Amino acid sequence: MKADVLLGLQWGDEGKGKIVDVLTPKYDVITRFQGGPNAGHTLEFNNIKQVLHTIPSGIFRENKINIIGNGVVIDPIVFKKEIEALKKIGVELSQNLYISKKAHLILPTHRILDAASEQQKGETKIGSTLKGIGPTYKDKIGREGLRVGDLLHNFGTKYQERVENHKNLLSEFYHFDYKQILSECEQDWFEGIEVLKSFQIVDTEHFINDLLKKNKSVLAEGAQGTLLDIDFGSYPFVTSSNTICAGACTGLGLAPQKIGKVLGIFKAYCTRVGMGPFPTELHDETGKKLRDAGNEYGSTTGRPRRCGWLDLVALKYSVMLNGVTELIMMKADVLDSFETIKVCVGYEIGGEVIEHFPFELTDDVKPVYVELPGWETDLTKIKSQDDFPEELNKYISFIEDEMGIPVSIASVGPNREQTIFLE
Ligand code: 2SA
Ligand code: MG
Repeated sequence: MKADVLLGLQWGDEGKGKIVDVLTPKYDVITRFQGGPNAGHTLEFNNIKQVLHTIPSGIFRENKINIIGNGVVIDPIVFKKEIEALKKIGVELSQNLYISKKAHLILPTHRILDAASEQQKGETKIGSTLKGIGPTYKDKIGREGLRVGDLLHNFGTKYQERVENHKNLLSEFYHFDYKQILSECEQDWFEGIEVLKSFQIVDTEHFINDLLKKNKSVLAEGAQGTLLDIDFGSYPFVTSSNTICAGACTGLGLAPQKIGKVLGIFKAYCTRVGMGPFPTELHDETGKKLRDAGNEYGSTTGRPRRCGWLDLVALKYSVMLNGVTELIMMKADVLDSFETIKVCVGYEIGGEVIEHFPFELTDDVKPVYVELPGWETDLTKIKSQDDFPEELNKYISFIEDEMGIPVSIASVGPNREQTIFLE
């Protein structure tokens, strides 16, 4: 068997959580391979809204194996909260959640360092989620990180060494007053460690490859989106992990030939949280209308998301980087009340139109749009593609033609039932 990968093609928040939840009945194993609690995967069913940050979105289905891979960074405080919230709604996890020994730990001081770094940057800040993601991956790449497996041997000394180093950095380089915040959260963190240790901490690279050998089907669930990839996103306004399909190989220990389908998920328009370029961003009433209709507020931080039209130049780049085999279009219903819908098909830079994603997206980049007729129909009650308005079919065909791959699912609302599989 091969592992299928589902990932975001834009700046995150494409609706990955919902689709993983819809697709999980088909899979035996669901796994996260990068990112950490900066992710917020929202699932809605039985009138319950649940946001997951670290735990794979497969946990709401029984008898699924969930794996947190080596590429993920884990904050024990967030992890503990998540486990508690799940317990409250009756989801017990101890038997079906496996955590990689090689996943790195977000220490309390990593979070503080994230805040200190953003504060020092001032106007040039990244707009990070302040979850400690950058500093944790920095320590990982700098070969100084602490891993989940370290919890099993002499952890106290390793922890103290690292934290001393962070404290020096905070006081001497950032001039940041960390003492109170640290004393407030350190105990919580150690309690979280105990919760983490009660789960199955294993060499997930062996585990997952063995599962594939045993013909188990695996779905790898991406977090954030391709345009936030550390290598290919709009650097430095990116996250600190490889969000693209290759990240599933390094973040799980899967060889490239073990990758099967690549499901690329995008919203029928675009959103971005945090700073950084966004060519099709709308600063006007239309942007506000998209934000209101789509309830575009960050599920981790509650921040309002920047909104704009669908950008096919960026989408094509994402399709290429990931080797997407099929597309999944989300939130089509948000466009229900638009008379016409714009789609960006090129960038104009200094009078010249380009159709490839450039090295840098500066303010000089002007989107070139085509305008398509809106459907002006309530899609949320539609149950099959047969009932799609003609304009929606045209919108989908236009995207398929431009991308050269099919759209296999269109989502028309937040619930499991509002998911239309296309012919
Ligand atoms: P970080 O915290 O170091 O990864 O931030 C770096 C940039 O990556 C962006 N980023 C995200 N963008 C969209 N959604 C994300 N997850 C949450 C969600 C966001 C939230 O799913 O709703 O609740 O605000 C996410 N995580 C990171 C971030 O905005 C920075 O631009
Ligand atoms: Mg999200």
